[in-house]
Order: sequence, then C-alpha cells, then structure tokens
Amino acid sequence: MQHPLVSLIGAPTDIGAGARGASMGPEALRVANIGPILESHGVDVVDRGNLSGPANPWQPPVNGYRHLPEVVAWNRLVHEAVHAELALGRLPILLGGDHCLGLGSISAVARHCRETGKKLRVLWLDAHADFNTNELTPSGNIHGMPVACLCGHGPRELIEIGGQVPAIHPRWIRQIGIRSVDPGEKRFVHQAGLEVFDMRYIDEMGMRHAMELALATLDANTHLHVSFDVDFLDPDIAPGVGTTVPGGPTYREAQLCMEMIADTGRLGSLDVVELNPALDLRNKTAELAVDLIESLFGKSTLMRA
Ligand code: EXY
Ligand code: MN
Ligand code: MN
Ligand code: MN
Repeated sequence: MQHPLVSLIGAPTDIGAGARGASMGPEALRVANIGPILESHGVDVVDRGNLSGPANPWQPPVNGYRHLPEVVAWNRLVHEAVHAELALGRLPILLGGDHCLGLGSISAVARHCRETGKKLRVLWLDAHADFNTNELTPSGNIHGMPVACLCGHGPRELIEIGGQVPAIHPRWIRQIGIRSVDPGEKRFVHQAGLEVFDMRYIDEMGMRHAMELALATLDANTHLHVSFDVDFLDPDIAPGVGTTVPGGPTYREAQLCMEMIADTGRLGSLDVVELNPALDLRNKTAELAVDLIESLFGKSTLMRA
C-alpha cells in the first residue's frame, strides 16, 4: 500500500449513541486536517463530503432498540457509500458518527470481499465489545450492538443490509483494548468465540504481542478493515468521547498498535467513530485521532525512515 487512494466519507450522526455530539465528528476531523495531513504522506485523498440521513429524534428504546428505523437508514447510506468507493479501488475512511455505523461500513467491506474473492480480517479497536442484543443491552443504544448484528444477531432489517446473513463470521474479528463489557454481553462474547485482546491481556503481554497475534495469518489476499472507536484510547489522552472507560492504551501503546497495522500493508478500509467534539478540549481528541491515523498510513519514526 505505497500510495493508496483514500476517500473520506462523513456520516454526521449520533443516532446509535446515548450522548449527543458524535454527529460533529466528521467536521472536527476535517478541522484537525485529516485530508491535508494524509496527503502530506503521499496519499491521494478525495473528500466525498457528508452523507445526509435522518435527524436524531431522541426517543426512548422500543423493544430494546433506540431509533431503529433511523439507524437502519443511516447504515444503508453508509453501506452504499463505502461499497461504491471499494468498487472504485479506493480505500474508504468513514468519518463517524457513532459506532452503530460500523455495521453499514463492514457489511459493505464483506460484500466487496465476496465479490473479489478476498479474505476479510476486522480489527475492532474499542473499550467495548459492542456485542449486545436487544435482550442483553442495558441501554437500548445500538452503538453497543454492531458486532453482534454483523455476526447475524439483531433485527432483520439491520442484519440484512449487506445482502448476506451473517455479514461476517466471528473468527474474522479481533478485538483490542476491551475493558467494559456488560454481564450478559460477556457470556455472549464467549459463546460466539470472539478473539478478544482485552486490557488485562495487554497489561500482561504487551501491545506488541497482542498485535502480533491479532495480525497473524494475514496473507497477500487479505483485506484488513480497522474499526477505530476513539474510546479505545485512555480518556486521559482522549477525553472527547461519550463513553469514556479508564485504563485504556497510552499514547505509545496506541502508536505501536497503528504502526504494526501499517507494517502489514494490508489496510483496506477504516472507520473513525465515536469522536464527540462537544466533550473534547480544543479539538485535542480529534488531533490525536488524526495523529494515530497518520501512523496507520505509514508515518514512521526517524529510525525507520
Ligand atoms: N455496553 C454499553 C451499552 O451497550 O449500552 C455501552 C456501549 C458503548 C458503545 C461504544 C461505542 O463503543
Ligand atoms: Mn488529492
Ligand atoms: Mn464501539
Ligand atoms: Mn466504545
């Protein structure tokens, strides 16, 4: 991936979240210069602007889901936009928006992989497993459910967005940085056999070892999708998210994580989600996210030139 063709797709919504404000994420990432900074590393960047979906009606959950019709509408838009960029041979970066949009994005990547005969590996960088169902969820917020939906557990209109149910298999996923999982969700994660490198694992074994395992068995035919929930990062360095959980990766651990992904040369698509500028400090978290994305696209230290 020497000079990738990148397309930025803004999805300004907080429809799946429990706090308002992630809808401002795309603009905050642009203000943090995501496009020009990637271009400075030789990446060809086109900003497709923002998708336009339904407003957030801010209603309580119905049958364990908040805003299901609006979440479906947004994810259909994201699915088509991401799939169109992949079909053009470009690398889509979804600028969220909350993490419910990972469903539209990753189902599009899975569809593209089916069409092109590629293998898919999904790295889910997050404080949360996002593996709830309407029966397990404590909140009804669908940003806590996209991984379960991708694996076929969720409402029909959501799980069918990619045209095949399930959109992906649990064994294609590696979760990194996890440290907040609800009790029923935890049982379901084990039952599904998700491979999780939680913070306890990273504390004991280190980010390097976790990433070596998470990236093992990639080959030249693998499409690597990174779903980067900004709450993955420790809130001391990344306060601008709605669901902070203490004890996340440090700046150096996060850099190493991104650099090791870049070294594979297999990055094919990216989500940057859950950035909440209303909770940020002078766009600090957006700037940090862009700094880490630079590393994901191969910015390396002087020692490696
Ligand atoms: N597990 C909690 C819930 O389902 O309500 C919190 C989910 C937060 C999800 C954020 C996006 O990663
Ligand atoms: Mn350009
Ligand atoms: Mn998430
Ligand atoms: Mn999260």
